[in-house]
Amino acid sequence: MSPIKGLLFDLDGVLVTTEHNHFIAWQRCANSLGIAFTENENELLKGVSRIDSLKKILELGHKTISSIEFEDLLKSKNDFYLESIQSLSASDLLPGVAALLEEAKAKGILLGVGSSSKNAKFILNKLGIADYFAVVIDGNGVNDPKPHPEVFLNGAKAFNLAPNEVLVFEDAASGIAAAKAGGFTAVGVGNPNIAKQADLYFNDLTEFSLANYA
Ligand code: B16
Ligand code: MG
Repeated sequence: MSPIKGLLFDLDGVLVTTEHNHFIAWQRCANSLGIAFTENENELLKGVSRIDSLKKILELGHKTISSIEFEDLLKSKNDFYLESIQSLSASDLLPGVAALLEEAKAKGILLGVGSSSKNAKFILNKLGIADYFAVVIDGNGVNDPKPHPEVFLNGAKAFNLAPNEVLVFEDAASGIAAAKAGGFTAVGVGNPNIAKQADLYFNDLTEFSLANYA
């Protein structure tokens, strides 16, 4: 592995606990359509864009709805999700995140976010960590969402680094696939379901030691 000069973090489920809020909001949405939705089905949605997530729920329930109903459900899911993260703060950062950001900053390692979420910048500001990141590529800035590698390739390009000089941290199968397709080392975090697909795996970021890579 080349010496690491940049770190790209997924947001929901890697930096912050919001993946659970997405789950609850999608469960409410699925149930309103009469579709059963548990943590198992939610695994298929992690890291997946809002539009593709609703398409997957409809596929699960073998349902077809009008485009107006589709747009209404997207809006009500996001309204409910945003309401549920109103009180989000630095205390919702996942274990090891704050220390790793500080250590990387002190070492001059470039930091970025590569998220499918259109709420990423709002959340980073709420968490008080926005200033750590030289680049934020989110769901507003890509044509092809994860598992396509565009989000991470755009991040590396903005760093002016090659993919093999950047580690990608992910909690979702779609994100691990995106990182690997882009030629990055895919570091799985906090989701045992992706441990085998990832190049490296840690239960949380307290287990990750930057000194081993940079
Ligand atoms: P939004 P990530 C993803 O964020 C979430 O994992 C996924 O559950 C969500 O559907 C997606 O963002 C879109 O989020 O509705 O806020 O635009 O994990 O890629 O940081
Ligand atoms: Mg995620």
